[in-house]
Amino acid sequence: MTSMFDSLSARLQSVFGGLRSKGRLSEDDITLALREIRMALLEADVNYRVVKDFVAATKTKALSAEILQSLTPAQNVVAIVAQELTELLGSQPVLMQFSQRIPNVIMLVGLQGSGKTTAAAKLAYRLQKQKHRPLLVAADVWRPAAADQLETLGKEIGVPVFRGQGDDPALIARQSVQAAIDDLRDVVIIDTAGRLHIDEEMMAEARAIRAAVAPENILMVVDSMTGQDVVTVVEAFGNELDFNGVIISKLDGDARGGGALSVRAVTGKPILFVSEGEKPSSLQEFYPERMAKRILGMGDMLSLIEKAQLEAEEDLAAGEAERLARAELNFDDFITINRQVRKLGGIGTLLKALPGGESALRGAQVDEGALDRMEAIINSMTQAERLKPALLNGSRRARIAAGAGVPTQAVNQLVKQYEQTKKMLKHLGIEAEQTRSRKNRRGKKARRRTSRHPTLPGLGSLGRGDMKKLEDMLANQ
Ligand SMILES: Nc1nc2c(ncn2[C@@H]2O[C@H](COP(=O)(O)OP(=O)(O)OP(=O)(O)O)[C@@H](O)[C@H]2O)c(=O)[nH]1
Ligand SMILES: [Mg+2]
Repeated sequence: MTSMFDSLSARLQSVFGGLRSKGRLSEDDITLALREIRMALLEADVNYRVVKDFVAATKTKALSAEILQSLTPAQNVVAIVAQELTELLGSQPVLMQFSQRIPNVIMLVGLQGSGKTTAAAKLAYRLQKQKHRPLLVAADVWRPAAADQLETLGKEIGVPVFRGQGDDPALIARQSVQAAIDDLRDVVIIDTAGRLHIDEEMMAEARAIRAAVAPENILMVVDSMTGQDVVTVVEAFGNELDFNGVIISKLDGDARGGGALSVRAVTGKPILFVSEGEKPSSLQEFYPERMAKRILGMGDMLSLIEKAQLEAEEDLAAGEAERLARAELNFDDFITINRQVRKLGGIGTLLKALPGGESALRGAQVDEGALDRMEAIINSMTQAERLKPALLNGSRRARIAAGAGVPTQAVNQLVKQYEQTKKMLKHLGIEAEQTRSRKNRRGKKARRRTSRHPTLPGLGSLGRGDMKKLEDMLANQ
């Protein structure tokens, strides 16, 4: 399958190919390579301001980065470009947020022909698959054919289309919300009219719709073929409407893809979805890292680089474990605490032993199986990740989840739990405890990481002796 970024990929790969033949890279080599990357991006019609910033950031990194010895210089440069490209596209995937209100309202805006109507239908298809009950709304009163188009698409996917009466799009939008309530529909997707150019009438109309129905999500549909213009277009929409996310359309086309690459940097708004074809199923959530890899198109080399980065982290972990460990509570501590709790008879027993524990526990469900899952997840982390939880970005979480055989949400939940525990321990004074013992150790050569024991209310610090005390206490319950 040809892809939007084929020619950009080819260009970039030839730049990296040129570097590969070199043993060591001088600053001149890097400057030259970046000049070619700049040309490649401009030819792909990426906005020139975006290109300028991208090249500057990449250069700074390439010249200052910790070079990984296990990689060739060329691979190091590829690694940095991949990273910067991911950042350019938004770093972390962002999901569309819903509110509690029923129905939620999604409003699509964008220039004429950008793909709003088809995107509306694709969104409806997607939401329906996720067990929502969407209602499509034809609020494009300028072209009767537009409503017909939406109706045809709605029929295809089995989602009703609300057309309303009259020629006031704001009124149609308001009526559609009532229609959704009457028909037990929980999401309303409003397709609006496009114009060839941004004009005041178009913006006023969109603002009126917004005022009438207060959408949870206003999404701007941007054709990935949009070139240098993308700045003017999205700035105008942003100023007038304050949309909160972007849908990139026509990513399957054979144009150069500049719009797709520029829009995040230009708007600062996340790309929520990309559309890659005519089929209702062709709308996908957007993953910056995957897209960056696809653009670079060097699957094998990138996995090699990733492996080297992971190994380097593990070396770092071995060498700096103590420093990192002293800096903050990490997952190793988390597991230690977990094991202590378990040894003492599980969460239930422990809570009972705490002052007021009985009443705190009454009616509470204690999920002991959660402890197993938690350990499984932590065991799937690399040493570096355990010691430095801040490393856990989206792709790492996905990898860990796969390793532990749990959904990614479980990993997210654990990280959240970890953050809460950290806060709690801080609150309970473990930080002070650590500082004290650190002072005591000052000057000693052997800086072995001794197990630190958390303080729990009413129990004092869980030092080795205290563990015994606690066990006795529990035995006497
Ligand atoms: N190949 C491809 N075509 C697309 C994609 N999205 C939209 N199109 C096509 O682009 C054309 C315009 O799409 P519409 O959804 O009608 O665009 P619109 O923004 O509603 O246009 P107006 O209502 O005229 O402003 C149609 O022919 C669509 O089939 C896509 O992701 N891939
Ligand atoms: Mg349309």
